[in-house]
Amino acid sequence: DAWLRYAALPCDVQKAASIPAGIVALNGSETSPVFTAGQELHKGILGIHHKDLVVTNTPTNGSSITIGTVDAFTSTGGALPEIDLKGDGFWLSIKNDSVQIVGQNERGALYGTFQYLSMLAQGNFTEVAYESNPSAPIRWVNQWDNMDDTGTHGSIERGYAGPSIFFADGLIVEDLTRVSQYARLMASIGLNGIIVNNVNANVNLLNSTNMAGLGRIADAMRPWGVRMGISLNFDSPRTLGKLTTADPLDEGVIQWWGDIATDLHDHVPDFAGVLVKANSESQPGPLTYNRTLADGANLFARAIKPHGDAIVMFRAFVYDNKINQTNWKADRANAAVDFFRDLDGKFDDNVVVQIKYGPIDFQVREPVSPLFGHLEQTGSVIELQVTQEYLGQQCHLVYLPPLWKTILNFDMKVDNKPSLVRDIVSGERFNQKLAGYAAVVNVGTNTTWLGNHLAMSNFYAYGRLAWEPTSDDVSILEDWTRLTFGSDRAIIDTITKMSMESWPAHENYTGNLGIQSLTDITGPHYGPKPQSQDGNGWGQWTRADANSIGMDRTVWNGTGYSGQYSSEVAAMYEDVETTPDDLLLWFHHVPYTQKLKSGKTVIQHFYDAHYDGAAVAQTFPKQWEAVKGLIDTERYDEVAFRLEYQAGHALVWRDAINDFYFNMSSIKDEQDRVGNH
Ligand code: GCW
Repeated sequence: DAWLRYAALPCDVQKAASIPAGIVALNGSETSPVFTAGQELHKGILGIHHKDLVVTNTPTNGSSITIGTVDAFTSTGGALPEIDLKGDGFWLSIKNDSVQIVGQNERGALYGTFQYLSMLAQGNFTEVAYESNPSAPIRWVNQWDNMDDTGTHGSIERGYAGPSIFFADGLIVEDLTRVSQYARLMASIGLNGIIVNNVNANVNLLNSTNMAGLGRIADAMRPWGVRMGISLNFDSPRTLGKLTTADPLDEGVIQWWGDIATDLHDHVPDFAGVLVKANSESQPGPLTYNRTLADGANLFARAIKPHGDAIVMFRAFVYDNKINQTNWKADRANAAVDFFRDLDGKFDDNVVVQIKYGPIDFQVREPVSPLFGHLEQTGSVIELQVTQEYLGQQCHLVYLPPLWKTILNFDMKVDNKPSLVRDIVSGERFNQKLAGYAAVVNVGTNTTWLGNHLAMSNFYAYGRLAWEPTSDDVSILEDWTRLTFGSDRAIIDTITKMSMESWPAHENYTGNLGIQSLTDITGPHYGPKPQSQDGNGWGQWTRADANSIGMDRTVWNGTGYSGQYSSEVAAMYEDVETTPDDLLLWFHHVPYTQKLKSGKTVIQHFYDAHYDGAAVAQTFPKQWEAVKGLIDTERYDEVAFRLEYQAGHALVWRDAINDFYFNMSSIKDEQDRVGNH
């Protein structure tokens, strides 16, 4: 149940609350999110207040909670004030024994219901009357679940919580209970779409047995207002269809995808759309056939167009993973803008471009992807990662909203106008109808969903931020904590303090000053391995040698990357003096003895930061002890185990990285700790 436990409130709190006498869920059909909302409310109030309310679909004048769409509400005599609801938005009014939850659509009514339940579960009985609209229309999750071959059991790329809840043995699983529970969690935080299979897509998903299976997945999620889409493999016409080409302009290929789209629509009438990774990491794509990336995206856009409002999410993660480090100007970070800049305006209107938050790959610190500043006639979707691929893989506590908010609040200053990333991905800045959020979540069959109870705050916060990116990261965390572990102040304070310390600590003991996550980048992306960054074609280079370190991404002397930003931002990054310390080595190649704004040298900062970060992680097990006895032993012990592990692993990180740079630079630690242990 994650944060939807509906644990009973203490008796005195229950007594003080006035809960209406019944539930009226208008819009009756059993697959309707409004029907679901009625059932969920019944369940929640039973758990929280031990009250067994009757659910009907007939309006009453008596004390009740009424849930419905604007249309259903007003046509049955309900009156609303002047409100301006956008797609999926809701009106929530709580007054004495009368509660009204009115959605712009059925999904909105369900979201409003979850909002009301969240208040009840936190013992918040304030009277309110307000409207709430999502910041952006697209609020999706991406699962990287593989369609493995027969005999394997649903592996997940970069998944750290057991096998897939969707797939096993190359098929869609029979029992989809967990799938509908997942949709319930998504709905409770306002998420409205999902891509169920890995972007490194297996063509077998499109065979006839699996098409029917996809229909079943969509059926399981529909009552929760979650629409399903899939990742496509660009080469499918060749590999599955036995055509001789996958050229996006070939008539046979166009026909083939058209047939697939029809088939998909037959099984999933409210199909959400397709996610496409093409010409990335040596995979095929339109460039293979000398066509543009826009030709590739539009191929799918036209195939699905006749069947409703499905969309194409075309990933901007297009780059060559075999670049040559001996070329000082080679830079993987340049790739997205180089590939997409001239395509703005060439995509069909049902295409959006999905852009990872930084130009490389979900590192502990990256500058904002400059591509967000280049697509003015195309919707942008930001790709975040809840699954902690580079950030400790859920074995480490790293609360991510502070990182995400740093990105979302960044001002790209396009055309010298305020251009916050969050206003670009809401569609507002460039007037785009389609825009929004996608996060790689990768839940698995582990009963905790993500393998670690505390990692769930990231999933919860993702939905909350996609709905309202200006929400405060601490208050989101407090809501999550109360819903998950209860309202004791000691629990809230402990989890808040540890969580808010966790990203800075992780940055400090893994990779600071913008050097990136110094992990094993050619392997599992886990644990320290700074020597893996350089000397290969992946382009996550540090260019560290005996005297100096960092990527020169300036225009005047480096890869030119800083010139991909608007003039004001570019000028800031171009100059070593105005580049913030936390991105110094991302943008500049400097001697280890270079002074930072703090007055420390780069190398001494490295040493100190690794000690500081590890020291913070060392306090986590002790901090956690404050909640002993306040939560159940099972969850207490499971979290304690992970935190103990993190504290130890942080030391491994600290020493591995510090030793590595000490050996490389031969510069002694002023405090004489490095190399001596
Ligand atoms: O960096 C890579 C990850 C891959 C992932 C890829 C992507 C799904 O290591 O595991 O593939 O990014 O985002 O496409």
